[in-house]
Amino acid sequence: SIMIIIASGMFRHVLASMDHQGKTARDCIEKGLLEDTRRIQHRCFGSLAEEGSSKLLLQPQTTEEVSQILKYCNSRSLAVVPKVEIQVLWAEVFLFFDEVVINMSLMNNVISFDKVSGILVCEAGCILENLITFLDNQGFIMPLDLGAKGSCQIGGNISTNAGGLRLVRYGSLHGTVLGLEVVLANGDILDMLGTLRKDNTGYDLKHFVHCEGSLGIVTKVSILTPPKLFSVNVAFLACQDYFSCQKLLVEAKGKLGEILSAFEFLDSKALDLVLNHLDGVRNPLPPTIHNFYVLIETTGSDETYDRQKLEAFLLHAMEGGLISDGVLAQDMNQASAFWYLREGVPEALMKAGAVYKYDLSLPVEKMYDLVDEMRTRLGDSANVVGYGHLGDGNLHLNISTPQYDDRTLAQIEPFVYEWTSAHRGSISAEHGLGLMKANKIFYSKPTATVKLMTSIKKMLDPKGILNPYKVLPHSIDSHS
Ligand code: 2HG
Ligand code: ZN
Repeated sequence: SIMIIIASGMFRHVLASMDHQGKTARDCIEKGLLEDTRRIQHRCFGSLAEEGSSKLLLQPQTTEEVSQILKYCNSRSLAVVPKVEIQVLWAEVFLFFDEVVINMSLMNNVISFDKVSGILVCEAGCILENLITFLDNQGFIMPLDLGAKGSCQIGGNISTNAGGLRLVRYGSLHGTVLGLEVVLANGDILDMLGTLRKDNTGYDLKHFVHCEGSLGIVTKVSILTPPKLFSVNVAFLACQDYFSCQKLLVEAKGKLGEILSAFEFLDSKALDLVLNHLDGVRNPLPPTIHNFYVLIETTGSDETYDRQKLEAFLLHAMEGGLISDGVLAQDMNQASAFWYLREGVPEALMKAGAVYKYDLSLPVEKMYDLVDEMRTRLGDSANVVGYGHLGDGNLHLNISTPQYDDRTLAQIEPFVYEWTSAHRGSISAEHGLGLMKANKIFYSKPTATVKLMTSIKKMLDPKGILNPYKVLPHSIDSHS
């Protein structure tokens, strides 16, 4: 069993310092518990580096086992990475040296579901899509949905506070998560798995949501789920300029009100990438050059009323010149095809070559200025693409080039961070800081705040075994 492997003492101290010492792949090989961790070329600390390559993957089946693993690892200063399947592009899944990998996929049970309150209690390794299917049978939905739902686990969604496509309607996971069970670095189990909407007893210890596994490992979660409403409409619209997209958002919030469930945007460069690199996609609009595209989804309980409401809104927007063209999906297949044009952007970018990725929160009215400025900076040397969750003020600025090079990077950074900071934005809206952006935290958080975070980390994980080198900066000295 898992515990025998640990007790066999094949590990030694694997917590290494930041100077790349100790970057040796240890061969802790034991049949059945191993999985080749992919070696991925990725950028770290501004240059190309290779991912660490631990060969040990532990798959606990119970909270008690997670607790025993952490107790053991903590006592021997063994670094652990809770590796859950989330989108491969995101920084926090990377190993740095040869950390022990804890994979939660065997903890994948639904524990309870209350049909009256809509509160679901489940284990952290449940795949998001399986939860969506489970709830569908009960007449409910998950309050979050994202492109990687087929492989990501709810524990990973929670530790990154994943935003996704419906945040504009259902709010952040931080809000819909009602309770957690967490195992701390020393193996202590915190039972905070409440199922109450309201509970003001003591402090709200929800910092485990989006701690990226650096403060504890989430083993169970209770989450508030909304009822499934059957009337869903999706429109794919074209706008001539960014100002129209913004105005359209304001109008949509006011006129569609409670039925608005997504407001996403992509620029024409993003759409071109999807059309050129993904199979089976086509532009539902006539091939006129539009500069921006907006996907609006409504979800409500009355088909006739919702449709009329949406059509009236679209007509009004068309007459007012906010949209220059648009189509309304006639069935679910068409609706998913429209969604794929937006959700397919990251995949198309991966196929196009190297990509520098930024996930920023910015004031909506300023958001696209950054894309324009970046285009001016980089000229023809790169394809600068802007898309994302306009309804949430979240821009995905992605810069595509044939291959990575330090000159391009130097043109992008620190400019992108300084710009974001000057506009009081966030340098990580929904993906987390991970490894690559840990040192950039000061662009979005004052030193005093980072110091408090560091104290919390020290208190909960004094040896620093949990997902090391991520989230928090190497040092706060230069900023104090
Ligand atoms: C999305 O909204 C995801 O499509 C991924 O958050 C964004 O890969 C990205 O930059
Ligand atoms: Zn996103």
